[in-house]
Amino acid sequence: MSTQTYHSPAHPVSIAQLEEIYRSPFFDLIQRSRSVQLQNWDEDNVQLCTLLSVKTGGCSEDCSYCAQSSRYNTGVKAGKLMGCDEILPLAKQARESGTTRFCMGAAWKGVKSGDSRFESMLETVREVSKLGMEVCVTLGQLGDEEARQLKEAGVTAYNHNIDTSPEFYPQIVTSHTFDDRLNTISSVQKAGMAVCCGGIIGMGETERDRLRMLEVLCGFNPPPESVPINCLMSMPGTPLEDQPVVDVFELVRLIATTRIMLPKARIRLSAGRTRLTREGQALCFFAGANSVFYGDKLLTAANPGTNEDLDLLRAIDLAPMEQGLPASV
Ligand code: SAM
Ligand code: DTB
Ligand code: SF4
Repeated sequence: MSTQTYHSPAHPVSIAQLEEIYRSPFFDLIQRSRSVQLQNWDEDNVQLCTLLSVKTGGCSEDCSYCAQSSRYNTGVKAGKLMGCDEILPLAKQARESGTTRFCMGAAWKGVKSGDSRFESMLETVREVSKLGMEVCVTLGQLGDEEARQLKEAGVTAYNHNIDTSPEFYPQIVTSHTFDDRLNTISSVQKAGMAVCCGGIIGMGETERDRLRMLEVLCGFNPPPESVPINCLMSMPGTPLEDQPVVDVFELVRLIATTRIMLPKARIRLSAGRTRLTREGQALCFFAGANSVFYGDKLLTAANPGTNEDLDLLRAIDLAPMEQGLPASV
């Protein structure tokens, strides 16, 4: 693992402990995670988050799962950074649709203070943050100063995933390191923004890699506020285009283990829902997932339609989280 020392584990766990939980009999596991869920959260509450790709494609990085990397021929065209005037109406629309978190994502390596694109993002954040939703951005690598400025502009949470285990990471990305990811997360924590950090399963990693990823997340101090669990959307043209679909029971086991180990984190059932059945998703909610991305599109990949999602929540008596910022934000 990383040699960094900034995170004295808040909640140290061993792989052996995680394996024991993850491998426990399926119904015991989800019953246990359900009871942790009920002790910590309203039983029927699901947060809807809206994603907007504010700068799509043409990314310098070589993340092998990503359709937006310029290294692969994926058919995703490189776009320019959207301005505040374009983004603000979409943020307002998102709020009208009932979402409580607006997440803006950019396809580039990272941001630097003083750069005109970063200044433009700060202006956007200042405006969007007046709308009364949680404001999340995912802008890649940053340092202490950039994090401070984002926090000051009104960002409530920064999404930066570790994506997999430290050991498997170099097989997935070579243009930056796992430690680069941890350094960014450290800056976000120092600035006082909530950390949204999770990963992807289905990239060819082992069960141990998935649990090592969780072990690292459990070591964050403070623990992550939210944990997105993405199932790989295998994107044509990327090195991972032929990866098979994730087994739903493996996904549910990982969600349940995450719920048990990080009881207060919002677990976001993220990419890959178009490849899950309604019953599969219901099982994920039972096991501890309590948030989804809401809207027909993720960044470039498909997501279930909004009506489909509302129907599903209604059918299983779950309710979208109500608008109005929680006191903690
Ligand atoms: N460029 C920034 C970064 O890499 O942090 C922000 C955007 S990036 C697309 C955000 C996250 O989306 C990645 O860390 C990864 O977890 C997820 N992601 C990207 N492509 C995906 C795919 N094809 N399937 C599942 N998750 C994906
Ligand atoms: C996260 O963990 N998943 C979202 C969000 N954070 C930015 C992104 C999913 C991207 C799926 C692939 C695509 O749309 O290209
Ligand atoms: Fe770029 Fe982010 Fe995609 Fe990696 S995951 S290629 S950094 S947009």
